Amino acid sequence: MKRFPGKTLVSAAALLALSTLPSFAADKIVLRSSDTHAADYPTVKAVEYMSEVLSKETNGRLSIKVFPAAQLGEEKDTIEQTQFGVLDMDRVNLVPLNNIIPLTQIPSLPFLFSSVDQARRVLDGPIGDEILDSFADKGLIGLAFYDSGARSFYNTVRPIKTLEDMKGLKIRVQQSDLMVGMIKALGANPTPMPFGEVYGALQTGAIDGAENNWPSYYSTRHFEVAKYYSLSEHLMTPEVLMMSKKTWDKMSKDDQKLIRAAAKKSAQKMHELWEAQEKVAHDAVVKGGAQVNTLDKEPFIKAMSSVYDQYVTSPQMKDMIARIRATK
Ligand code: GTR
Repeated sequence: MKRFPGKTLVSAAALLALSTLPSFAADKIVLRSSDTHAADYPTVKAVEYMSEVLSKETNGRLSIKVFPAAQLGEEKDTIEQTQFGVLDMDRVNLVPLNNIIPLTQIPSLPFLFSSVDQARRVLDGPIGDEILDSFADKGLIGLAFYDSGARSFYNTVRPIKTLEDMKGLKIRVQQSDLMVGMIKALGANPTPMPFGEVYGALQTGAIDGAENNWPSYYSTRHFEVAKYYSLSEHLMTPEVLMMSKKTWDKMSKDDQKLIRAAAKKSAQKMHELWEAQEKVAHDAVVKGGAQVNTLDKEPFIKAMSSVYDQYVTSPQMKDMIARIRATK
């Protein structure tokens, strides 16, 4: 599994596909969807599974074509393309939506969920739906959350065992103010940067480290340059699959229903794909020389609690956090 490091170029073929492929030909609808990950990453496979489901249910009338490996751009750009209706669908992490859709900040808060299972229960239930419903104001239709496990810190300098070890490290974060605040709260220096630029930045020393889950640490080959992986598990932010409201509004009510149902089915499929890939990735990075350590999370939880005061501003957000904490 490889996602080629370095800045991603939008391929000419992909651009041509965007400019010439009408998504609504006479009676066949091929929805174009973007993903930053390589073709064999679970998120890509889950959307392809959704396409199979749709295609089967409509005798080939409705399907999805996924453009993987950031062919159509990095997440911040593809989100905009989806809002404008240039892209029909997009699979991104929730964090790059933080600055646009306030409620997406909630599942992006450090140490909010007590376990991956609790996160799934919250996101697959009414709280998850409330967050997805809030996308519509911004020209997007939230369809389903996908697993993303837990994110931990990795770097080129030293194992992170205590808060002191974070001091002064330059850490890449996804493009979100909340992530910048989170790293500052730990006494480190945040550098927001697109995913595809991280490998090069680790290599040149422009950054010392980043944070991600096992499958991304592996698929990007970041483990080859940043070998200290420290199990902070500070974030359990999910992935999300969404559609352009412009595309959505052109579809019949029946097709909208089919799409929602197929998206939920793909989220179930993703559970399976994810668990298998987490194991594969863990074993591969350890074999590849990554040095993994556990740490006492308490001081990190305490230090990061200040971001709640800073970013949880509305009564709706406060209430949602209370409901999540009450979910077993
Ligand atoms: C991955 C996620 C990607 C992207 C990436 C990042 O875990 O699946 O969508 O957001 O993290 O750190 O940019």
